[in-house]
Amino acid sequence: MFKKFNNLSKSAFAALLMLSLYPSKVLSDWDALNMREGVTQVSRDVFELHMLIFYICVAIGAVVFSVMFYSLFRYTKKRNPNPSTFHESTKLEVAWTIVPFLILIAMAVPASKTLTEIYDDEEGEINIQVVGYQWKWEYKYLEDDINFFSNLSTDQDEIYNLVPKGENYLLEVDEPLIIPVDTRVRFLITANDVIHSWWVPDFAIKQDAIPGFINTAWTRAEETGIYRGNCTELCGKNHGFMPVVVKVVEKDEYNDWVLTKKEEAIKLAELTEKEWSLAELTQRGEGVYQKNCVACHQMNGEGLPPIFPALAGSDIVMFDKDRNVEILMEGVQGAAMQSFANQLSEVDMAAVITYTRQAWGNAENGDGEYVVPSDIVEYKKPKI
Ligand code: HEC
Ligand SMILES: [Cu+2]
Repeated sequence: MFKKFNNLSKSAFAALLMLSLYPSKVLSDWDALNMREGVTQVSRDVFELHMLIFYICVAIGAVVFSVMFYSLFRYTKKRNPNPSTFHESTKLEVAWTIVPFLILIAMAVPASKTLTEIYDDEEGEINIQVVGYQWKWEYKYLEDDINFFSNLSTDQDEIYNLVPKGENYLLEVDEPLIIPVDTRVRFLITANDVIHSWWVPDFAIKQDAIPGFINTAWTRAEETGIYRGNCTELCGKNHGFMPVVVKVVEKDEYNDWVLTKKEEAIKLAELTEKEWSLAELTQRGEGVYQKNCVACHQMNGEGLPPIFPALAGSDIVMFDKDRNVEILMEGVQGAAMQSFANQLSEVDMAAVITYTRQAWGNAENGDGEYVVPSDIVEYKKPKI
């Protein structure tokens, strides 16, 4: 009996040993376990504050548990058959009130200092409005009049496990936010539909984006590079599919980028004037559709009824061009179908409507009418 037990305990010991070895391999990568230090003064201050409080907790834990285990060991019935029976000790009570109080003050001082630093909302050298949408981010550079949307760019096939997942799976966008290094940038964060939250761990920024409110955050990135984050407020079906990507570049590069963006705007205006063929529009529209519509209406146009209607075979998309344009321009009140009037250029708007009216047999089964950019320009003109 005894021998059997001994063997059992040996194998249990071996199993425990193996278990304890396994995590040690994981634990050797300490950095991956801890909070990241980030690339700004604020993020480092946050990190240091976190470490300071962590070590205070460790020290308190060590003291409390040593006293506890010592007492458990020292004052067993065997070692201490006659327990002392004192009640109340003023000295002790004063000590255990004052000591934690002092510890709390010691923690509150650096914590308040860091908080004031984080919430300093003085104007930046560059001011960017960040707007959360279901499910993408819009960035408006207030001084330079640049504005664009940043959409998830992960291939749908990766999402549906048809191909292996890439390195930055769900953390990549078609157009990142670009900011210059060593420059104070202030973010004015809000939302268009529901509450989102803009989070860039390397800048220690995590700020709620609330419709009708503007919250601020700021940063001064000290290293160029690409920094990735997420929306961190449950905001609906594609909450996990609206990453934040910030690219910090040298100042010269930033200025060049601003110029390019401005030129692009001029080129786009020219594109609106151009005579578009049906094939050109449809092809462009497919790209616009993939970026802006598949989340709800799906790649095959079947939607996810009953909430997200199918566009394939829709009466509006097949027979009612005017209503079709109106829905895209105005959105549908009270439904997830938002207005795309400010999100898509006239060209992209016409292209995506044309694409949906051509794809999935809609042209063959419907009236085959399509929309050109000048129709959208016309629609936007004030009506008398
Ligand atoms: C966030 C989800 C979402 C996105 C993104 C979205 N839609 Fe919709 N769409 C809806 C919902 C919901 C409706 C139904 C609205 C209603 O209640 O009538 C709808 C309705 C429509 C309709 C009317 C269809 C019908 O038969 O009633 C059209 C056309 C349409 N969407 C086109 C588009 C296009 C084109 C895009 C991309 C530019 C797009 N939608 C992006 C959610 C979305
Ligand atoms: Cu969100």
